[in-house]
Amino acid sequence: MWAKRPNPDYDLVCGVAYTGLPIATVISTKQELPMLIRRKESKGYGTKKLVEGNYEEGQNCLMIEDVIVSGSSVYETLETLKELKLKVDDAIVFLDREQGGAAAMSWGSMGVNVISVVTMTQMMGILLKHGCINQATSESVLEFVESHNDTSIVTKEKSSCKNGIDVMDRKKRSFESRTSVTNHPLARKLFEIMSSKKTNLCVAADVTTSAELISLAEKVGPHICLLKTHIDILTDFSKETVESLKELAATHNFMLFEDRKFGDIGSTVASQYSGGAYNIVDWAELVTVHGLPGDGIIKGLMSAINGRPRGCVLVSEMSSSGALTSQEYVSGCCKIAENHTYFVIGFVSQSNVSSDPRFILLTPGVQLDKSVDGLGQQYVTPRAAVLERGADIIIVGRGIREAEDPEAAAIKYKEEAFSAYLERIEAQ
Ligand code: 5IU
Repeated sequence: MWAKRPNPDYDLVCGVAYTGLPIATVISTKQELPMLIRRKESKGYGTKKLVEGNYEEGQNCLMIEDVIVSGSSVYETLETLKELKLKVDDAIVFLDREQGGAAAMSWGSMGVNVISVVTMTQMMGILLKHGCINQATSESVLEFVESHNDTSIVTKEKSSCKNGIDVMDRKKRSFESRTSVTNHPLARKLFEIMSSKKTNLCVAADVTTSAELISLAEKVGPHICLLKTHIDILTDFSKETVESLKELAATHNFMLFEDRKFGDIGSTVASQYSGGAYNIVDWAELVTVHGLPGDGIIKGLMSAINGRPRGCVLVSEMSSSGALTSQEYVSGCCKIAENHTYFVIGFVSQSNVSSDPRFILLTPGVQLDKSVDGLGQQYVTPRAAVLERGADIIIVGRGIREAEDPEAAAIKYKEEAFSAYLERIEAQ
């Protein structure tokens, strides 16, 4: 394991409790490197410290673990070490079970390079070669691993939550307080934007030219948390369009959200996401995804991310009349989200599909003076979306775009939706 380290020098090693500890101990004594021990729970007596050992801020620490599955033990250790202001870039594990943990740890806010001595696939190959297992066993193990992708890391707050649902209920909590419940860097960023700009408005920019898109983004930019695009509606898409959008997003502090509604098998969506005419992964921090194909779609999209912090919103319900999203379908989407919190940050929904405060609910079909559009769209008011349907964010298109003064309309929708949100959290 030591031979596999990516850097020649570390100041410290830290074993991940408990089974990483004996391995870290051997490395520590053999290499004469100081070692830290992170307890699972802080002692209720004595120093009450969570971490034992001598260290100084800024020292470079290598984490050691025997097996990685979801990555949650490595994540907990990482959180603690980072709080102590140690530099942690690498973790060495003996076996990577290839259930998503190692891949998930390597991007976003984690940014940890997980190096394994062997993967489960390699391990099966070795055991097979030496006649220790037969082909059928190898196949069933790999099939199990493949179908049990588990990256639902439990954050500190969630694991220490003692009062159950009361503490957890999404609708009762402020955006600010939910920042600490999620471990997704973009969910955190979105919560921060919503709290600081006091807006839970997303504008749907379904326009046909780049000039209209940029002009709309300029007008509504100061009042939104997200700009939702349908980039394939543009008749004159170019790299410059994207560059201008990115600039506006940085200036006005909003995020770009492509409503692509990916819906194919993993390998196809990976190509649709990265590459093609729009190279969506390059500029859209968030995208919409259908749960229909099952969680292979998430794996496919994640395979195209390449280290960038990216996330998605699952379409669990639609606003259009006669939508086929049954209760069973909604529960299936929730399961996918819970198993992939590294990528899924929430849902497009029409009802309170989840009380989990990590997930952000976005509701389209919002307009103040219309109830239908003649083509299936059904509208509710911003207040009803937030207070009755449980929306965190309202998505408004024509209500703002087609108003005489889109900026004034954006302000109006923003104020209605945000005051409904304040009412919701204060009423609890
Ligand atoms: N949109 C919906 N309903 C849905 C989903 C997405 O309206 O269930 I999922 C999109 C379509 C359009 C925007 O881009 O949200 C709503 O625009 P209007 O406010 O103009 O209806």
